[in-house]
Amino acid sequence: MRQFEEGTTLDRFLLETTRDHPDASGQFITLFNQITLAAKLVSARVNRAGLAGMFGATGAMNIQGEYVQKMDIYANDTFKRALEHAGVIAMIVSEEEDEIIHVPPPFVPGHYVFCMDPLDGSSNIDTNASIGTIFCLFRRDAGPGYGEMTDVLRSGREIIAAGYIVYGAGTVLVLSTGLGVHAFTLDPTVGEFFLSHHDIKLAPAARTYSCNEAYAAQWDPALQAWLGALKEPSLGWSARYIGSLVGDFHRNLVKGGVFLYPPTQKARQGKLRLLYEAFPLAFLAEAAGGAASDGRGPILDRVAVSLHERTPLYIGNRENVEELVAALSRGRSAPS
Ligand code: P6P
Repeated sequence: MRQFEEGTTLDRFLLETTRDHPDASGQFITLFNQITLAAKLVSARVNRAGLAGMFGATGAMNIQGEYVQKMDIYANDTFKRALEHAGVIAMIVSEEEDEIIHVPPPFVPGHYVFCMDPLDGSSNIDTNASIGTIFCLFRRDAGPGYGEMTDVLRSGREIIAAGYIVYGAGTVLVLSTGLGVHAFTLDPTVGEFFLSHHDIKLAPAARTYSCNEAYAAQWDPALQAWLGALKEPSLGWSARYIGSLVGDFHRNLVKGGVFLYPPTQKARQGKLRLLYEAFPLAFLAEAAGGAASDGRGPILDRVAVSLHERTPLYIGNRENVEELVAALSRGRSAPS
């Protein structure tokens, strides 16, 4: 793993690591320049949301059946505007868009498909809790043209890069191209992202679980039993739950832990979306030595069948995810 000196900017990091990808085109660097521009704009607006009349909902409801927050629209439009003209993206999938966004003429479509949740957890913005942008990238080798649905409905194993930006006490961009997970912290005084965590690995033997236990009675009994066993005082586990996926995931990435969002009566396939929430975070979790499952198999082995499909998500330290999935499997094979 290449080493980097103190004060390495994201731009320099990308330039130097691009040399490790022999088939890399300059498009990747252009793409991340646009992502970081959008991230800085959203960060500035999030930090002033209360002053800029950006709290609250627009009154509209998205395809997810959720009330759209003003900041959702701002983040969605900001990332679309930053990406569509750069000649690197052919298509955008967004939580806030019912259909695929094709790069409009006169802009020239590029080789990448960008899937994003522009502002996950935005209902928490009025409480100043951490929220974030989540994304993953597929390469589209189908030649010129504006892309088809088959360019988007892919296996998680075809992801070439993924990341998120968490807008919290600081703004941190976390990304991986499969060669380790790295975090860059924004210094707003100079408007630059600097390498702050190189080659993050999930802390071994962590003892934190993260889930909304209000729904526990609705979960698979085998899962309830597994979670109940963790509460044995001598095991020393603790619970942490923000209710913002990016905030919960980031804490677990940095300190270790396991996050669970199982199916509920209201969300029988799970609440979280496969293409632009579970896929990106699963890519990062595996690159950091962890695991991500839908309760039956690795999330990244899934092939997306629709833009906004949902999935159960169990993600974090590999040993905990594996234990949990084994418990669910035993529960399924036990005589009813
Ligand atoms: P619940 C936010 O609305 C979100 O989509 C994720 O960020 C978060 O993990 C989850 O929902 C929280 O859901 O049902 O616990 O409020």
